[in-house]
Amino acid sequence: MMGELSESLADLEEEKTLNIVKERIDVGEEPIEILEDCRDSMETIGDKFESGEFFLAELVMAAEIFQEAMDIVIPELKETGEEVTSGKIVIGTVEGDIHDIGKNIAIALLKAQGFEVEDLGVDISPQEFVDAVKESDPPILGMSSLLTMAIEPMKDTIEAIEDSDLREGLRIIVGGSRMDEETCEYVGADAWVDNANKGVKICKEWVEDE
Ligand code: B12
Repeated sequence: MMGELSESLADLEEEKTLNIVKERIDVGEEPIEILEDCRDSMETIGDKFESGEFFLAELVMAAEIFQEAMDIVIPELKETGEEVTSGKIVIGTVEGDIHDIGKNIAIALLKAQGFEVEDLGVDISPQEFVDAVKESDPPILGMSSLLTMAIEPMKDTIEAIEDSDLREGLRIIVGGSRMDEETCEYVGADAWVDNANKGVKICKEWVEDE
C-alpha cells in the first residue's frame, strides 16, 4: 500500500506533496526514507505512462515535483564527518539517457558520507567516461541508466575503459531501476544497485578494502 506522500506525488499534487515533505522533515524523519517514498511514486507514474494513462507532460511534471522535494530534503542529509580515504568517485548517466534524479540522490548520499564526487552529468559518451577516468584516476566509477536502450552504451563504456587499459584497479558500480544481476554481468560491471543507500554501502566497503 502506498503512503500519503507516495500517493500525492503519484497524483501530481505539488503543494500537498511538498507540505508532507516539509512536515516529515520537521518531525525529524530520515531524509533518505522521505526520498525513497517519493521514488515509490515514480514507479506508479512510470506504470501509468506505460499504460497510456499519463503522457510525457506528466513525467516532466512528476520530475519537477521530485526535484522540488529533493531541494527541501537534500540539505537535511547529515554529514557523517568521516573522511573517506581515496574516496573519489566519478559518476554519470550513460549515453542516450537523460534521467538524473536517481544519480543526483546517489551523489548527495555519497557526499554526505565523505566521498569526493565528480559528476559528469547526463548523456555521457564512452569517450567522455574514458577521459574522466584517465584524468581523475578514481578507485570507483558509477554509471546510472534507466532506459533499456542505454544498456548497450553502458557495455560500450566499460569496453572502452578496458581498451584504454584503465579497468585494472577500477571498481565499477551501475545503478538505476532497470539494473539487475544479469545486466550487471552483461555490461561487465562489478556491482549493481537499484537503491542509492545500498550503493553507498558497497562503495564504502570497496574503499575500506583498499
Ligand atoms: C521522471 C522520469 C522521466 C523524466 C526524467 C527527469 C530527470 N531529470 O531525471 C523525463 C520526463 C525527462 C523522462 C524522459 C523519458 N523517459 Co522516463 N521516466 C521517469 C520515471 C517516471 C521516474 C524516474 C525516476 O526519477 N525515478 C526516481 C529515482 C530516484 O529512482 P532511480 O532512478 O531508480 O534511482 C535510485 C536507484 O536506482 C539508485 N541509482 C540510480 N542511479 C544510480 C547510480 C549509482 C552509481 C548508484 C550508486 C545508485 C543509483 O539511487 C536512486 C535512489 O535510490 C521513470 C519510471 C520508473 N519506473 O523509473 C520513467 C522511465 C524510466 N522513462 C521511460 C521512458 C520510455 C522515457 C522516454 C523515452 C519517454 C519519451 N517517449 O520520450 C524519455 C527518455 C529521455 C532520455 N533520452 O533519457 C521508461 C523507460 C523504459 C525502459 N525500460 O527503457 C520508464 C521506466 C517509464 C515507463 N515505465 O515506461 N522520464
